[in-house]
Amino acid sequence: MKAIIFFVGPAGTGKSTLTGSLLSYMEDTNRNVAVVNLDPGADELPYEADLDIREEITLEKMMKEYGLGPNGAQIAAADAVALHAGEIRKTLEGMNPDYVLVDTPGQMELFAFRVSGRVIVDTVGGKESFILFLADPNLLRTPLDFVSTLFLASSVHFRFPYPMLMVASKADLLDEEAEERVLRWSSDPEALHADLLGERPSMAKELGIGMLRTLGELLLPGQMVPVSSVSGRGLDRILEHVDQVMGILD
Ligand SMILES: Nc1nc2c(ncn2[C@@H]2O[C@H](COP(=O)(O)OP(=O)(O)O)[C@@H](O)[C@H]2O)c(=O)[nH]1
Ligand SMILES: [Mg+2]
Repeated sequence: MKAIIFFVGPAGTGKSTLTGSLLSYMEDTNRNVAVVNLDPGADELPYEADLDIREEITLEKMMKEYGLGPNGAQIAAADAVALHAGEIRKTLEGMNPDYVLVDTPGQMELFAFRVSGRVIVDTVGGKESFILFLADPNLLRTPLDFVSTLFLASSVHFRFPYPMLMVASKADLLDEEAEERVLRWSSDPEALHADLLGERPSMAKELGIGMLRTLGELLLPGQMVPVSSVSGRGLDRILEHVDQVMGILD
């Protein structure tokens, strides 16, 4: 296995959809790829998983077995996934694909901000782990929102200290001007800083300036890649990036 790509991002940013569209793209370009669903709460998935955690863990089972409500079941189920991490890794090693796509729980905090998430990435992905961070397009439109997205991405990076790429998800929803700003801000911290200074005075602005200073070179520069599962745009660039960073040569 050469790259194990974890799709991470806030609820509804398109993780499952992108897992499916990247899978189709990789199959069409003859890559050896396997796909894993680690979301026990997924209802329907837009791809056929080679390994699906729902065969072991479901929210209904958690609710019944432990007398939990829907929220408690989500948390317990997300943690229970970690108990299967070693087994998942072994099964993947048996299949030995070049790439593995790993779809993660809808609610990002159940994965990125719990101890179990870290155990899962370390065990299932190990040193082949790669984090694909999906940014919500609606939180990329203003300098303040953009900084908050960078902050979120950097806290995910802090939780999962592996190579990471930020993508602007659902880029088909961004008009040309908004996309141009995303590209500029993500590749030029000075430009983002200047636009932030132009915002009207507020506590958020002061915090944003401080955050940007703190983030420094942590994530920037490094252009965010606009991606759309609707148009298929950017899928090639994700793979180019993964291949380059993970040292995969064909
Ligand atoms: N316009 C647009 N909608 C998308 C795209 N990707 C996903 N969606 C929609 O966003 C919603 C949430 O997607 P989903 O993959 O379930 O998000 P997840 O919770 O992160 O797994 C669904 O209604 C998708 O159809 C995209 O590239 N463009
Ligand atoms: Mg999902």
